[in-house]
Amino acid sequence: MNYSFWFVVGSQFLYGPEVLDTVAARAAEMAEKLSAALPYPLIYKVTAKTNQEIAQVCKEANYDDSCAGVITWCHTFSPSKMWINGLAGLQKPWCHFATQYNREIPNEEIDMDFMNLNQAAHGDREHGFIGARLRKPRKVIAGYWQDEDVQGRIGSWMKAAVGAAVSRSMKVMRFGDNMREVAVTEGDKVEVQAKLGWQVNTWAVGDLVRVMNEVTDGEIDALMETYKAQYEIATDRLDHIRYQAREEIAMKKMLDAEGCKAFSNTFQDLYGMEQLPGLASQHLMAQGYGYGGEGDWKVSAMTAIMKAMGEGGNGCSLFMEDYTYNLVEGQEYSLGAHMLEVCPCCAAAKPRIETHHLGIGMNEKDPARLVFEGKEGDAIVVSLIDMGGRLRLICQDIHCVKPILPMPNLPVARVMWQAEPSLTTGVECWITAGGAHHTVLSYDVTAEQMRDWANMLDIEFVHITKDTTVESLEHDLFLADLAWKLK
Ligand SMILES: [Mn+2]
Repeated sequence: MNYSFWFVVGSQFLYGPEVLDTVAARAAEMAEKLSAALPYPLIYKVTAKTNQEIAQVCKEANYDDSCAGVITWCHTFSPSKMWINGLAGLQKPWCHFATQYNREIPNEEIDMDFMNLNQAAHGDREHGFIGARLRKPRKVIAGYWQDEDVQGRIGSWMKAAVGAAVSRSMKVMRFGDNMREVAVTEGDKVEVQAKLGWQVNTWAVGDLVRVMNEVTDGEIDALMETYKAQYEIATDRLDHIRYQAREEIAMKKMLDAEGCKAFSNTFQDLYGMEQLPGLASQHLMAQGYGYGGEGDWKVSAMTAIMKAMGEGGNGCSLFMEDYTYNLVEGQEYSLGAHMLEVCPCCAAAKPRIETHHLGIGMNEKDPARLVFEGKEGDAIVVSLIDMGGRLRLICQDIHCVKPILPMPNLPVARVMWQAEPSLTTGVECWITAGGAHHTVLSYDVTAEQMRDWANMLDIEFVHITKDTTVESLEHDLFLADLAWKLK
């Protein structure tokens, strides 16, 4: 989908046709110049003067799948009762852009005509009131429209809005159920469809095995060439790699046939398969598909959504699992990995394809997987949990480092990080909030984008930062729990 955003400019008839023509011309010019600086096109739609015009453009935005959000701006004063019907029915993310055409107040030129034409400060407050009065989720961004940091903030919001659009069209293919007895990977699939738009359904592992058996040697040969080009083959068991290629091709066929952008499987249900998909899942994730291990469809969908929100539409966001701590004073780190399935988008160097024994699950043969170290950089980890009656999105700021140990006998990809505000307080906060062991780790999606995304979809958002204390978090969670029960 080629997403775009709509620019709707508020005004009224009071000022006469000349002013309205000027407003329209400037709005078109701003949309054009902003489009060149933003990650998605901003399309000027209308200088709105009536209730009917606003209601109409909001209806059109709702029905246009390519419209990922609406940005409004009040060049002049735009009485807000004419916005009520449109905004009340608007189903797309909304950003109130508080800017003005001119940067400076012109000392000599300014008179009452100038004031009537350029009164964004006046119009913004009327526009802001109706957003607050309608309790309408919206992002308010203030600043001069030609400033890079302002454009950066709009671009960041746009990516969150694209995340909301991707969420509302998300389909998840489940092979097998959740891992037996695990609580945090469970969730209400009806609730996520109602709130987030996700269609989460199951397909038989037997159907996957049937499609795997139909994969031809020619198809596998072609994918092996791709593997050889992208990865270092560090095993002589080529038949194990070919088996992963067979799995990848079959899963991709089924995902694409159903329009699914995310999938889950479980090592407890691989009936008819020789290997848990490792390399297969990793290479699918590298192509933008979401994945969650042990049947974790929530983290799978979140991975696909955050990949789509990231750089170039397939950013560096990956399925991750907290495994082990290094509790040495001054070297407090978390070690994250997974049984096999870490996306190579975060690899610091060329990944190696290795085969190793996997002791748990229904593996007849040692599964091939990509082994590598994750890159350094600031990042976030994100976990979506079902609180019963509502969803909570937990986000923590982290700093990924080059792993401080080579760990030569660890047969999987690994990422090492420092959590905010510290390892132990960070863990206390994460556990207090109920965050899962499975997360999406992202190097390019920001906490602000995840907060915007949660606001757009009307779910709870919890952010653990360098300033978070356990006391303040407990207090916030207590109040939020009461508030969300009243909503
Ligand atoms: Mn896991």
